[in-house]
Amino acid sequence: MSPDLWLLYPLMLKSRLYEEAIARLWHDGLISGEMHLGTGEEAVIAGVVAHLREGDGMALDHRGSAALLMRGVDPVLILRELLGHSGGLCGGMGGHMHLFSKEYLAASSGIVGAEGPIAVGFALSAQYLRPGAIAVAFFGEGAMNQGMLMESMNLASAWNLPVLFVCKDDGWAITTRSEKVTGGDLNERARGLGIPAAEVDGCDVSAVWQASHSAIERARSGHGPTFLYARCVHFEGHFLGFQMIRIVRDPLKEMSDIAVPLAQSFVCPGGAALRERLAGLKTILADVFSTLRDPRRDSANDPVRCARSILQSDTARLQALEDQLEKETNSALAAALAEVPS
Ligand SMILES: Cc1ncc(C[n+]2csc(CCOP(=O)(O)OP(=O)(O)O)c2C)c(N)n1
Repeated sequence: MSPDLWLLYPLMLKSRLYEEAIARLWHDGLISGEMHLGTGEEAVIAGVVAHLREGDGMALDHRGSAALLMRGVDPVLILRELLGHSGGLCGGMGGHMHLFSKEYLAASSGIVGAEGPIAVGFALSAQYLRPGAIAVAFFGEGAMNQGMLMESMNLASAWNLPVLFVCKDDGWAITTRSEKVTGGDLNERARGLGIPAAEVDGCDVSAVWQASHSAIERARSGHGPTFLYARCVHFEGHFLGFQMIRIVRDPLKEMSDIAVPLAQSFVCPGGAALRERLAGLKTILADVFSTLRDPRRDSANDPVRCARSILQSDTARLQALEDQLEKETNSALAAALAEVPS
């Protein structure tokens, strides 16, 4: 079987337009608290979710809206949930990090690594109650350093459970570079637990689709878990309004804003020794300068754009599809806002 980009691209674009609408709501102050989006990881999500069917479970991280949307959850219900509306997907009590859908057997959590036990629970129940059904866990590479995810992967291997563990590696856990806190190779770590590992380009939805097709078929036919590792970028950084992204987008402006407080903190009396201050300053400046070659500056890493460029030869079909998706997003937004008390 081969992937159909005319089915995968709409999933990704729908998610991108939807997240852009969420970002506008957040910037307008209609959504309170932090907002973690998955902008940039659409290919990883779409390439996997496209294989799911009734009875399959999904365990999601703090960037779960896109996967729910692609799975078929009502976009208006998700938006109302993010707006804190009692008519939202979880009665307005969950917010964007604790989204649940009973209908689609999907649960998200803001606890990093919690996708492991949730997916293994789904898979264990599938093994008894819904043979042939599988579970997927989506998580960032930071979660690979969380004990409960390792314990879950171990059990999935020992009990031969039908799980696909999907690691979306953007290289960062908030402001920590993952390479500074991660030992060894993550694929080898999975293999060490007896789980086969496959690595794919997280920008290439067809590659993700192909790799997850084999892994999911393997799980459905009783051959146990697989670890899928995909590198991707998060164009909005850790959350909306993330300062490092502001630096990536406009280094001169952001640097001029932080230069004075940084210089003041360096010369102010009291506090750490000069040597330590110098080391701190060097680290900050190195991180800031590294943003100049940050992969998030490069639109070649945008999975939606990559897929679109392949479909461009059929301009009329592409345009019709994009117009339709834009209309759907706008009407979901209007419906969600219509119900929000002012
Ligand atoms: C158990 C736990 N520890 C710490 C946190 C705080 N925290 C929230 S997101 C995050 C970074 C997660 O990085 P990663 O798993 O790579 O996912 P990403 O945000 O990059 O998608 C951390 C440490 C948390 N929510 N849960």
